[in-house]
Order: sequence, then structure tokens, then C-alpha cells
Amino acid sequence: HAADAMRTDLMTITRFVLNEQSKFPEARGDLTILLNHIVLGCKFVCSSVSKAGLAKLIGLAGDTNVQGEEQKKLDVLSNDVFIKALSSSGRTNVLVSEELEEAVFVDEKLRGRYCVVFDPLDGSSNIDCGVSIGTIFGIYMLKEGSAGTLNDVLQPGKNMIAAGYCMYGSSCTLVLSTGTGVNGFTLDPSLGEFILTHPDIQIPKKGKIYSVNEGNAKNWDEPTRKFVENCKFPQDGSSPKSLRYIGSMVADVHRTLLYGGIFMYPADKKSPNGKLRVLYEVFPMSFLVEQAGGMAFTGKGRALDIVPTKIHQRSPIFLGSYDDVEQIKALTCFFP
Ligand code: AHM
Ligand code: MG
Repeated sequence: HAADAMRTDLMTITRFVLNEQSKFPEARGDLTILLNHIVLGCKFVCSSVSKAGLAKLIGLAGDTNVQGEEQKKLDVLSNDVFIKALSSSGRTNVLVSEELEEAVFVDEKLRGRYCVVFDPLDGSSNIDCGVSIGTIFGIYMLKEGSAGTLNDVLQPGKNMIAAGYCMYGSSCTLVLSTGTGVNGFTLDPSLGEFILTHPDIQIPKKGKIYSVNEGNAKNWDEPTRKFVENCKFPQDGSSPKSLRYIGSMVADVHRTLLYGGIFMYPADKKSPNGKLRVLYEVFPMSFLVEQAGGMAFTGKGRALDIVPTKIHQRSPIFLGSYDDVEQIKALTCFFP
């Protein structure tokens, strides 16, 4: 009976990815192995985050990261865990982490064909008050004939072969796309396995929520100002949108994927490129949103078309429900 089948026939993330890869006859199982190592990193960080208060892991490690921000102990730990899990998979080559100024070139003996760009623990300013935080990652394949250089990770986001995030919230949720839709898995702590709980996520075509740091409004450009005004005082007789902003990208994007609406970190007079980093924040989230039927726009063009020139480059981003992002696009044409 169907309910029994649900309980005894568990679709774990490994089984799911193996199924997906079996559709490609040339696949050698390398991506499955790599994803297993990413999953291991996520489980470790999940367990550390939930123990952080107890274990006194919270606090400053004394270092500052590339952007000059103070690094929390948990960031350092998460970064170390991912670097080790990824390189020991034997499938990776070039690694880029938000926490490390330079790219990491994996030891020759362990080198593989994949490059991983990631933010090991995004939203760290939220750690101390228990708000959801997460890991974001994107995966590229080495360019044809390349032995592994910076150029392999300075590729546009549309070249990614997979992307995802893991949210450490009231439950631990991993959302993944390998380019054929988006699926969500929830960690069953008693099994230590991620189980498929959100098959084939489709973002609603239009949403009722907007998500932005409105404290920056003084410095916004005209399209952003006009768009947010329309959210509050719609001119077409529709209801105003609700505002939800957690300030933790993984949580804000997760809600946007499930409930619809728009998440944005626009350019402003003080930060002409916004705040979020192209390689390991904007690209993976844009990849997921497009795969779920939504849209991701920089204010000038499709986010996944950006050709990065620096690994820690930033870009403004508007992403979410197709119709909502269409609106900001129309406004940027009107007020170029
Ligand atoms: P971080 O990488 O230093 O944690 O910063 C990224 C975070 C995102 O999670 C979030 O979307 C954004 O910063 C919030 O920024 P702000 O506080 O300026 O609204
Ligand atoms: Mg970050």
C-alpha cells in the first residue's frame, strides 16, 4: 500500500543522483561521488551549527576574511571541512571558497575533472541569534583540455553543471539541481540521510512577497525605488506585496523558491555592484531559480551570462518568480 511504500522505499539523495546520472550513458559516477562528499560536508556543518551554542564554537577566530569582515569560528571550521571533503573526493581540481582569498589547486595525486565554488557558511552575522544559515555551492567541469587554471572557474554561470545549497534551519534541507529541474532533500537525523521531500520544485509564476534590505533605500537607483514602491502601492488594483527579509540569502532564496516572489540585492550609490558574490552566491542561486522556472536578472541582463573576471567579484541581483522579475526588467528599460 502506498503509505507503506513511502516509509520503506526511501529516496535518498545518493539514490536520486545515481538515477539521474544513469540517464547519461557516458557518466562514470564521478558526480555522484563528488556530491556525496559535499553532502558529508553539509552534515558536518549541520551538526556543528546545532551544537554551536553548547560547544562555545561561536566567537571570533581572530582572522579577517577576504572582504575584511571578522571571521567566526564556525566559518573557519566549515571552510576547512569543505576543502578537505572536496579534495579528498579525488574528483575536484580548482576550488574557490568565500573564506579564502586565493583559489585552491588540489594536489596532483587527488585531482579530478570538477571545479567547485562555494560559500561554506553564508549569513554568518545571523549565527549568534539562531537564524537559519547555509552553505551554497556551484560545480563546473574543467574546460576541454585544461589541466586546471583560474579560467576553469571564471566561466559564466550557465556553464555550471550543478548547483545547490544546504540550509541549516529548523530542519536541514539540501536543494540541488544537476540541470534537470530542482529537488529538495531533508536530513533525517536518525538515519543520517537526506531524503527526497520536495520533488521537482517549481517557483510560482508570480508571487506575493518582496525581499530586500530596505534600509538601503536612500541610495537606490530609480528602477529599484519604483519597483519597491509598486510592491507597496500597486497601480493596477492588485493587493500590495508582503515584505520578508531574513538577511540570510539561503533562507530568503529558499522561501522565494517555495512561495514565490522576488529576492533582490540591488546596486546602490554606495555599492554599485551590490553585495553578493557572483561565483558562489549569485550563480548557484540563479541556476536553481532558472531551473525551477523563475528568472535571475542583474539589472542589466541575465545573471547566468556574467563572465566573471575575478573570483570574488560582486553583482546586483534580482531573482524569483518570472512575472515579478519581468517587472523590474521593464523598469530598467524605462529608466536606463
Ligand atoms: P556574508 O557572506 O558575509 O554572510 O554576507 C552575505 C549575506 C547574505 O546571506 C544576505 O543575503 C546578505 O548578506 C544580507 O546583507 P545585508 O545585511 O546588507 O542586508
Ligand atoms: Mg556569503
